[in-house]
Amino acid sequence: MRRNVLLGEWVLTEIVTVPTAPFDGQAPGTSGLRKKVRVFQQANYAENFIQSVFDVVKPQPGAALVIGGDGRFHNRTVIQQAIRMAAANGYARVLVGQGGILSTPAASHVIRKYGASGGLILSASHNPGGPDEDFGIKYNIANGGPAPESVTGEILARTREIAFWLTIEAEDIDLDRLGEVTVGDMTVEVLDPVADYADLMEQLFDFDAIRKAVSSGFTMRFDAMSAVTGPYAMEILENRLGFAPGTVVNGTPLEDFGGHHPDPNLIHAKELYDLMMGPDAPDIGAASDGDGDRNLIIGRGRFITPSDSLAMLAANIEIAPAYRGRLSGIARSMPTSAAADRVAEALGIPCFETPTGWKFFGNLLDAGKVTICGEESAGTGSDHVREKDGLWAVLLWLNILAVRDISVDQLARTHWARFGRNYYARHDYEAVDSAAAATLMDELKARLPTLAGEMFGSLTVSRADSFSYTDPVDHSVSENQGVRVLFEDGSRVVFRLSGTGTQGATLRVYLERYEPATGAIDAETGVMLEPQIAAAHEIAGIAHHTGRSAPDVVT
Ligand code: G16
Repeated sequence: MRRNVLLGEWVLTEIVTVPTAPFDGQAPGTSGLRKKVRVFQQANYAENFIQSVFDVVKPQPGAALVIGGDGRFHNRTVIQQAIRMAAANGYARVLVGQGGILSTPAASHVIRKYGASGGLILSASHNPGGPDEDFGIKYNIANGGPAPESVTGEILARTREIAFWLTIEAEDIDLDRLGEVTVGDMTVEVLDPVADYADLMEQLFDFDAIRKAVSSGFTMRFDAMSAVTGPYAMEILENRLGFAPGTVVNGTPLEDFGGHHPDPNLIHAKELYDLMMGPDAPDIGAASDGDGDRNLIIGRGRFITPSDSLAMLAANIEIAPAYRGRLSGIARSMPTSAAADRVAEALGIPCFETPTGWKFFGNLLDAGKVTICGEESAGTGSDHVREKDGLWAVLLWLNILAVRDISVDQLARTHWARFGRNYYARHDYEAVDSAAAATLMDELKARLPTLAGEMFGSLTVSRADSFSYTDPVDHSVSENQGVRVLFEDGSRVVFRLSGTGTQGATLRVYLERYEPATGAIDAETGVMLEPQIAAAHEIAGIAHHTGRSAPDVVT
């Protein structure tokens, strides 16, 4: 037990040591520890994980910690506990978003702007919220990005041997009141979660051009999905850019996201999709997810896949003031389509292929090797923060459309007419029995050495492997990052198990086929990918292992 002296008043702040025992399965997944709320509500569960983080990162004297979350059920409870634990573990300062709110990209920005040593982001992203749904905790490092595998590995090891956690006796703070309070020896600042982020967006993009387009009749709908982006979108789109009141729908963050999945895809944002395909569609429809890092872009009558969005944004990014003349490179995750590679090639800049997970972009961004990154999982972002950023992507689209005076559909067609089109889809088989999913992947990996040369329908396998990545900056190696099967015609299928689910396993099957600019660039994606879909079923025995003949979600 340690005793601290509260400066000036000579009051002793007692550090309380709480005995505990390890929990199984506290491995951070693709993006932090995600479990059912009920799991997190067990005594010591969240505390063990947070203490393990603090034990690994060892806050130095004067260190500041950012804390915020997406407002889901259990957010406030964990925040209050994390504040007391931060005080006991030697942090000098905590910055916490008002109401416990900070979108993931805003948290990344706050960490960078205020020179914090890191941050705890409380979110299970696009997963549903509420007492019977999901919760999550992620640690981000001083660059604002998710902790790399070297750090998450140490955290996991620590969770397996933890014997006690540290806290202090202190009341909950008023999370809703802006300003500074003291907790033990530590200062806690409750800050406006939106202002810093909105100011940053205003520095990056040509708000005048967008405002001009809006006043000339450009319209949009932004669906915040009752999740964290509501207040950000209201401030930026309606207040600062002048979009009509009502442009932002579902704009109030709810603890259970109104009972919906805050996942901006064609299934969970179906209302938006239907609007955009109908006669009353505005010029652009967009949505973001639970914690504000994912994005969905739909033009009037035209859905843009995240992979295409990355390519189209990269090709036009220099229109935005902050990016003029400084596109150094592009990075995409391996399962993301190669549409961005074609842009990089045309522009004479490098394109990096990383494993799934934003953390793999951190080193490339820090080293200045890339300016824009993106993933098929609806994430796009740049070197302005170290997380993917839903509203950023929407604003870049708006900036480009406003300056080029072009519709989403026209922009897409012009892009494909220049670069050709990568037809792309992801098929998800959700809540599959974990053992069955593991067997599927094991059998698939066992077949890899002999797959080349085999024919599946009209497709012949040219190469098959398990993706492994060597980070070009720190040379760390990450193996087993998904199975790739490449066909002789240049098309491919990729198999991976999700690292973000909380129920059983989710099998993701990624399908891609390239059509040159001279080919059929305006065909139905499902039809174009039929041979790859059939091959994927045959190669992996999907129906045999999962008992499903069709995916639950197609994006
Ligand atoms: C997280 C990561 C993303 C990654 C995604 C993949 O997203 O931040 O970088 O692409 O997981 O998810 P899965 O492993 O399920 O395919 P998020 O938005 O859930 O934090």
